[in-house]
Amino acid sequence: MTEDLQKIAAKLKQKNRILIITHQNPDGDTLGSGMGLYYALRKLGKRANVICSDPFPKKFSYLFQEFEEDEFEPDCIVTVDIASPQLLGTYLEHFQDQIDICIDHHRSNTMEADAVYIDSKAAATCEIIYQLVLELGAEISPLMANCLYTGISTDTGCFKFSNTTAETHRIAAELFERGCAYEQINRGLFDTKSKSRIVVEKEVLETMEFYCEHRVAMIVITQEMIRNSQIDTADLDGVAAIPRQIEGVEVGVTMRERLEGGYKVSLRTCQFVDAAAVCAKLGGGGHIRAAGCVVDGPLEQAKKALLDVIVPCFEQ
Ligand SMILES: [Mn+2]
Repeated sequence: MTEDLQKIAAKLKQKNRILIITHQNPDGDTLGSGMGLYYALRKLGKRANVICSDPFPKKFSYLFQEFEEDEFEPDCIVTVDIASPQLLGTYLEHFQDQIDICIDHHRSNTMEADAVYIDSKAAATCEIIYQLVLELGAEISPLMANCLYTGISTDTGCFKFSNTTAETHRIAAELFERGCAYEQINRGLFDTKSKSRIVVEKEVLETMEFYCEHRVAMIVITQEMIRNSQIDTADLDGVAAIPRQIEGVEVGVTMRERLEGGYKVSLRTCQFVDAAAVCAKLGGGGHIRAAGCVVDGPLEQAKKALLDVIVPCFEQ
């Protein structure tokens, strides 16, 4: 495994204009990975750029402190934390066949690239990027430590999810020693909510429904709620955690209405339902305790499609 990463590091060292692509609806892991790698490459004297088909969310602006956008014809294109081509968003058509290196931790990865490096044991792509940066021989600055720590902290729910490993903590400890601002980062990401977020949460709770003797809880976020509250959609991160927080709930379902129609579904499970397997039946994927898919509307039809695959999980 390390050997492959060495090859990727060797490949990157030979390149000079590296374009890093992060996934649509960017989260802390894709941005932390992208920016961590960006700063490492810049330290090695290379030109680099980080792009995303959606705007970079404000709450992650501290990752971009020393980012200088650069436009060039890339000699190497890297995707970070992108599990499937669809997550390239509007870049899909332009970049799909041009990816040189794919670095990810999703077991269900379906990307095509010259070099694909997947470590599904890594809690976050940032864990892999940490190893890669060491291979590249770039010194880890406090800003880089902040980037890598952000991805690890967000993808592990602040070191609480089952994907958290001893290695996760070892890497986090290394990042502590490089000066990462863990207190501010975690307070900003986990203990701070905007007013509009609270307004949306209040409305979302009104939509909650239970199925399978209260072992399945479902909430809906509509475009109307998003419009009325004027919430920055990145601010909706973590709403999907709400249904699973309820005592006795095994499957938490969050349905978010999409602008283009249909619903983006986030599934969170507690103990025995394989979220990735359920979502795979609807064309999606992800991890065993957290996965996603898209279902067509209208709402009642979307709910039915979901329940048709969820309910059988409770009938064995
Ligand atoms: Mn990730």
